[in-house]
Amino acid sequence: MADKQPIVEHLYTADPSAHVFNNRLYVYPSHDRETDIKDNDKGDQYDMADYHVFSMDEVGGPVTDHGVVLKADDIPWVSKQLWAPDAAAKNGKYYLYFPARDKHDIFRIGVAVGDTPEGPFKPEPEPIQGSFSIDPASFVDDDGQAYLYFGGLWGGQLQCYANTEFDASQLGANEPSSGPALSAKVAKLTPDMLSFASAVTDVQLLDAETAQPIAATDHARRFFEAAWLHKYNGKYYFSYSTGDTHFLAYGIGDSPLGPFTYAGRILDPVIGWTTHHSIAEFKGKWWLFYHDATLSGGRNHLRCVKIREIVYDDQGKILLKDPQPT
Ligand code: FUB
Repeated sequence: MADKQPIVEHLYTADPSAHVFNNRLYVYPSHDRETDIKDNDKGDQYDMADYHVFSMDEVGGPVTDHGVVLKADDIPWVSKQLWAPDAAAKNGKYYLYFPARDKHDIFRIGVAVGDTPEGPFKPEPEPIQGSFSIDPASFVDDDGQAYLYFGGLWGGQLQCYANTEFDASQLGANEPSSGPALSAKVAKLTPDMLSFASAVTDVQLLDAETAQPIAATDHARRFFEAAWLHKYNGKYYFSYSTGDTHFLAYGIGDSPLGPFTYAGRILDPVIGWTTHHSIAEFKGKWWLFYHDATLSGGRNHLRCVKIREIVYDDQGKILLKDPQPT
């Protein structure tokens, strides 16, 4: 089985968040760029400075690059590193959620507002109050309530929030080596989509047999980064990257707030250290949007977005339609 082609090759793209707006498929990725910064666990080499939006009428059809829709220089609170974004639609407006380091080098999550899915997006002057870490993913449920999921370990700084107070001593650290794994976070969004409407809570991920939280040492299954939430057949699917073991994995639950019971892997490791994805239904089929580093010959911070079809078995488990090349 031949590997998939990148959706675009004129830019390096990563961390694709896909949504269908007005019957068109939109992809909101990170925009990777060349840098001399050496790879480190803080992720300094992922030094992105702006976002592009892409759209298409058909998977596999021509892709439109809508150009730069937001840049770091235009966001008052940002110092650097525009990492994995996501978008949402509500109230006839479009919202781009993005993580970046603030002027104190701490990751926060911002929001920018646009009149169309292809932007441009005007940033709010401050990050979302109460936000922290990276990789925001929005989900608007059928009742109109919107949620924001977020968090990422190591360079994503989630380990600094293991207790309720921010712990700066953990900035260069990795994660706990015993006890339950650190969880992704979730908060409800206010009706105007600009603030948290609830306390930030843990996204609990449970083992199917014991109903206990996945352990911190269980690196093949524990949450690392790249949260995504989608709904299929009345169930909520929370999917994520396992980071240093390089899987895309997921759990299934009955509420957008969890808990989610671990259900398996979606994708095996790709070329490149990071793996990050989204899942969306478009024209009656379900699609996995992901990245690898094939376009740059394997350079971890220069990635390319690809798309694969997924299907569900009769238990609601996710399967790749075509086998993943090894
Ligand atoms: O693109 C920068 C970071 O790499 C993302 O925020 C992570 O999810 C990983 O893909």
